[in-house]
Amino acid sequence: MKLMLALDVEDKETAIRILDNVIDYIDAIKVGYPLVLPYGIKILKEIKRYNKEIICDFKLADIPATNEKIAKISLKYADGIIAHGFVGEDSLKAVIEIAKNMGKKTAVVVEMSHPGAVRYMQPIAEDLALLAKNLKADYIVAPSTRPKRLKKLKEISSLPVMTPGIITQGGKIEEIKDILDEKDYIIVGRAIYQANNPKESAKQIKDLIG
Ligand code: NUP
Repeated sequence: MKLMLALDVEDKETAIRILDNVIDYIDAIKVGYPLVLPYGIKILKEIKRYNKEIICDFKLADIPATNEKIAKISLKYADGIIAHGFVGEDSLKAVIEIAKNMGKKTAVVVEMSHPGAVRYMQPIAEDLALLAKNLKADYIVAPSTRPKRLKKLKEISSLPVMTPGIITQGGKIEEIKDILDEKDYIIVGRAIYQANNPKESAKQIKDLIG
């Protein structure tokens, strides 16, 4: 499996310093609102020079017309985008179509990793995994904090996964290792960028999954 860094830092200098340190051990970089809101989407131009896949984690959850606009702007600079599935087939389809037209990827959030997702998202997650499959999305996002759910959702969707929740949220690499393969990504943020030694932390994680 591959290692995706969740670069949820709020200033550019920190982002660059972390990337300079960990770049040899990561396969992809996930950026979200913490970094993009202060600087704008064009910050991705600076991250592009690291030559890693860049995924925008904007969790699109709007009507089709708005989802499409946000996806189009983001995918000018990124390789893939994360969209919510719960908003419905039409909203998700809008993102997947624009991504495919641009030669980019869509990852669909089906069940989130935090405790609050159990009540509202879990009951519809299997349905969303099937929707992602039927709409020919590229990935699902499913929780490493619940390995049994991760396994089930991966099976239902027949898609590769991007799975967050490792270490800081309680997910354990040894518990999900057998579920995942070389097409899947584990997403790790704080356990790397907040570590005393981000480089060493990224290396250790890479060794564990490698
Ligand atoms: O279900 C999800 N859980 C989750 O943590 C879907 C996500 N996209 N994320 C994101 O993954 C979250 O916003 C953060 O960017 C990353 C996990 O970070 P950390 O818990 O490893 O610091």
